[in-house]
Amino acid sequence: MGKTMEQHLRFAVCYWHTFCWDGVDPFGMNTMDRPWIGQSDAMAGARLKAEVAFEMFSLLGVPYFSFHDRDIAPEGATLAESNRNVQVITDLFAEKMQETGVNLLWGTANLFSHRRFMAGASTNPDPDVFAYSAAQVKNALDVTHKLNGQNYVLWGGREGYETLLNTNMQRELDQMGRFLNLVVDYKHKIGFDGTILIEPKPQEPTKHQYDFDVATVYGFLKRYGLEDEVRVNIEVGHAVLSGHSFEHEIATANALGIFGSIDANRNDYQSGWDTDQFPNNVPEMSLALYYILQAGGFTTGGLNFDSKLRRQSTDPADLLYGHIGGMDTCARALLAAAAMHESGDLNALVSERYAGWDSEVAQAMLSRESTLESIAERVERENIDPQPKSGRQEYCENLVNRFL
Ligand code: GLO
Ligand code: NI
Ligand code: NI
Ligand code: NI
Repeated sequence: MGKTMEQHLRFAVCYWHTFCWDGVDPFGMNTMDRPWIGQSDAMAGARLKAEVAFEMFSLLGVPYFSFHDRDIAPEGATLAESNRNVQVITDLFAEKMQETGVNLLWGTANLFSHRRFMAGASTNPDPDVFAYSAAQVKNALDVTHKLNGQNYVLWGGREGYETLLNTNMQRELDQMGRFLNLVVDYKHKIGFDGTILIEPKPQEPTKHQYDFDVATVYGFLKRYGLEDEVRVNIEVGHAVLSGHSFEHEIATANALGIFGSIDANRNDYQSGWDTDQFPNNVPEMSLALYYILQAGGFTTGGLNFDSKLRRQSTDPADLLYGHIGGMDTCARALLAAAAMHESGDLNALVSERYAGWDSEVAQAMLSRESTLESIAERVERENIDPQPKSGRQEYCENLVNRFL
């Protein structure tokens, strides 16, 4: 493939699960000591957190990191003050990035934690929330651009509904479409050449999220004229929650031309919510990387560990073990995926299966000159009578096991 393993595996450590989460869940309090959480001087806490974060990036040797605006700096009394806090910490990031060589895979805005977003951000019935969200994203895009981020992500945290009965869906989708157009216009205006990525998720925290899965996002992008501007960031756990496999979501994005990046994690198949475990399923990741390789690998995207510790893993060293285990899983998966890709065995089977389409008459059916009548006429004239041809399904499924 002409690329080294490091060039393929563009790992990123996420700020939120790694440094901001201390074990709280809907039923329990914090279980982990994080000395920068709850400091009376919140900005001092944010600086300490940044020191520890960059030390950890270096220990792990990862090339990238990712963050939300509110992960890195405390919210102020006004948006202007919040923006100044973000500015101070991102200035510190710029120095640290210079020192360590760690780069930004993507930035994003947290438009879901504060109670002002309880009924959504861009889809909110209150236009002031739409405006506030736009202003917050403007600032997050500015700092992502300044830090030379490779991408900018929008995960529709609460862009969805709790009940249809109080929801005007068409209005909310139009608001979301307009919002995304504003973001794309601004990206071009400031000359940010990273990729804008939407991260699909079917549910949680809302009952139904509008960016349900890759196919739904594609329909949305088409509807609002953005299919050439925006791509997707696909998360393992979100794919599973939407009833798909991870590789299905990647293959769908490839087929529609909108594949961008992945949130690499793990969700057990029986859980009904997003568990964000570290990647530990080699076959699942291998199939995903196989389809990524088949489509030419990552361009601006990478493998972001949107992964958190189990809340019983209270030792800070567990954070290192989690990431190292995740990297090992992805490295083993890449070896399997590359072997599958390079052997060409599956591609050969696929070519063989569609070989009938190589002929000129077959191709003509796909051209505009063909009509239902012309095709029907030929079927009659040539007395076409299709006979079953084996898809060799079991053979393929067994073949894959040679690599996994
Ligand atoms: C939640 C999402 C979330 C996003 C993050 C970045 O389920 O996975 O963690 O990845 O907000 O957009
Ligand atoms: Ni998630
Ligand atoms: Ni997640
Ligand atoms: Ni995610």
